[in-house]
Amino acid sequence: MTQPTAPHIFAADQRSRWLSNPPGIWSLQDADLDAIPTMSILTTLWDQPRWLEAYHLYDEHGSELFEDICDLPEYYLTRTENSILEANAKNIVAAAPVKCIVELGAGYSKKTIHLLSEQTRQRGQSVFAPIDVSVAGLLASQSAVQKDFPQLEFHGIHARYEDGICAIEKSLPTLFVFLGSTIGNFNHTEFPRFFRALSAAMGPDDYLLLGADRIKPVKLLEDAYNDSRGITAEFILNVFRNINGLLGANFDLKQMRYQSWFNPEWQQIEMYAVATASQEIRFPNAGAAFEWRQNEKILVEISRKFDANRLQQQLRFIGLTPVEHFTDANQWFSVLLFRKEG
Ligand code: AVI
Repeated sequence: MTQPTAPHIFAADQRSRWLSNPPGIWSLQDADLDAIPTMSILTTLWDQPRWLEAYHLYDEHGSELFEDICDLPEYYLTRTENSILEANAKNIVAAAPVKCIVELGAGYSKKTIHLLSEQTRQRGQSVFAPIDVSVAGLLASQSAVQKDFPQLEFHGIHARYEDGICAIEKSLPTLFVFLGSTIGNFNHTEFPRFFRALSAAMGPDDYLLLGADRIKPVKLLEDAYNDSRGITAEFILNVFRNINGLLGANFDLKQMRYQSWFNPEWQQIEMYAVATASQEIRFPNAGAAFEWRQNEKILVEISRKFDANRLQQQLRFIGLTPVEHFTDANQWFSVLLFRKEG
């Protein structure tokens, strides 16, 4: 069977690099997505303090646990953002006149459904292209979208965000959608690097819709990341099961506990694994080991909380002009629309 040519959503000089397999899901020919996790895990675990990049949390079990978190009574983020999108999809789509929606980190595209349904109502035939490192997530999104929105042309992009956004054709008016306050999981180095890359990849008729969790009373924040059923703890510690599988390491989940708190100076929730006994952690595949001492913490994830006005000002410096600010009655969460400066 001959390979279909990559569609017009990809920049002309990029098209030959993308292969469709399975149908409708595009992967970079030369990307070695497997080599990167090993390098990332080893370098950050040897850092001081030891830490991990958040994307390692999302193996198959981690992704399921995250779906469970989204339904927890304490985890207000998902339902609050969903209610904002549901109430404002019409205005959002009207304010961003595009023919293509690119979603970063699609997952199951549940909240994006509100935007897609308005997009097809207001503009008819359009393109929807989620970017995700999980083929399973892209396939789930593909089947949901194709069933409910036959007017949408679906192109799942199996790639890291940086690779995916750089491949999109700049002259095609596009709305980039980045929901769930995933920007909160970027640290202070990753955050500006990501937005500079995104802004540089955007064309003059492009928009960005960004979901950001806001600063609020500490008790509400801390409860959202320390739920009574212990699902968040399971989600965070599951990363070590994933690392054991990827690198042949010997992390023992029975010799660690979960701890989290809000750091007021950095305005972020910090989620740690704490060793309950000293242990030697071995990485036989890499010929490396370290001593994880009793009570030593590994920072598994941060979740930054934002001041919406300050965030708008910050992104203005990167060439993204604020267009509209949508929020909920409690002002717990913000959905911000930006336009790329021409
Ligand atoms: C995906 N991300 C925005 C979640 C958050 O709220 O920072 C991840 C999460 N970690 C623990 N609970 C939820």
